[in-house]
Amino acid sequence: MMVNQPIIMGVLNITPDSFSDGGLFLDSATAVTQAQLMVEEGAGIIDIGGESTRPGAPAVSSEDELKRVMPVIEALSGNIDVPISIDTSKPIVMKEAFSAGASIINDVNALRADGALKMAAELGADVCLMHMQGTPRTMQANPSYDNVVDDVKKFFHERIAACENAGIQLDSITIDPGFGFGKNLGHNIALLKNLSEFHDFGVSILAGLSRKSMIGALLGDKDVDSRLIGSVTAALIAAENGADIIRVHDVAETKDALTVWEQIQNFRE
Ligand code: PT1
Repeated sequence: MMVNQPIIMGVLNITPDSFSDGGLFLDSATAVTQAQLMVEEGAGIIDIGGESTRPGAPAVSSEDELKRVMPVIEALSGNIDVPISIDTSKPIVMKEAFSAGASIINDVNALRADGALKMAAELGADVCLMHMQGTPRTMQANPSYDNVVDDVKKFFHERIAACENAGIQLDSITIDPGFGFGKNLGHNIALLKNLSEFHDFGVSILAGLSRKSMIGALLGDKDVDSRLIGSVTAALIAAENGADIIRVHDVAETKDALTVWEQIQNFRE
């Protein structure tokens, strides 16, 4: 059996406080150039978000989120050959983003907001359901689980059922354990080590580990600018454990690692 390397989702953040790109992509011309570069480097999806969801980040109004993402989606659509995902929890942002050319909803809140399930179904969207305990503002205060893998699986069981009830089919659904979203280091490691268990649902798996504090912590508290090799290593472990999509900032470096991995996997004497 031949294996394929996971699809790389390249992160294009447009938030002025985005945790590792610090407001680099506020201008849509720059954003388009950056997205095109990521596609050349091997990204198969471009993820656009106008609300930072890193630990401690404040909530953003729909108006501000739309002001950030819409010019970029409009500038991008027609200018890149890969699908655009919109990283949002708000139905109005989903709707406007799709009208401008987005085709995937990446929701860190797993379509739990009022009207989000219905909107995703109406749009005929592919959806990524991410697990988060708490909210970005407070989630790292005291994350707690009986058994993190079982608890997150239970959450997906419920959210996948809710999607199916709303008319979203299994083959349109991806699940994501939400590394760093209401999880301590041990929780994050348990989820990565046991990632393949999430295939029990018969849907695709996404892993987002890029530049996160868990990588810094594993490296003796390295800061965000020094997490590249740790992030690529974590991406490779996610691939080994069955991730179908990997969300990253450093596309070219991740692509090389996954390309080597794929060829070794498929080698037969
Ligand atoms: C993710 C993800 C995301 N992560 C999906 N979407 C972020 N599907 C935004 C830290 O611990 O993993 N999956 N959208 C970014 N969020 C974080 C969270 C950034 C935690 C940093 C940390 O440093």
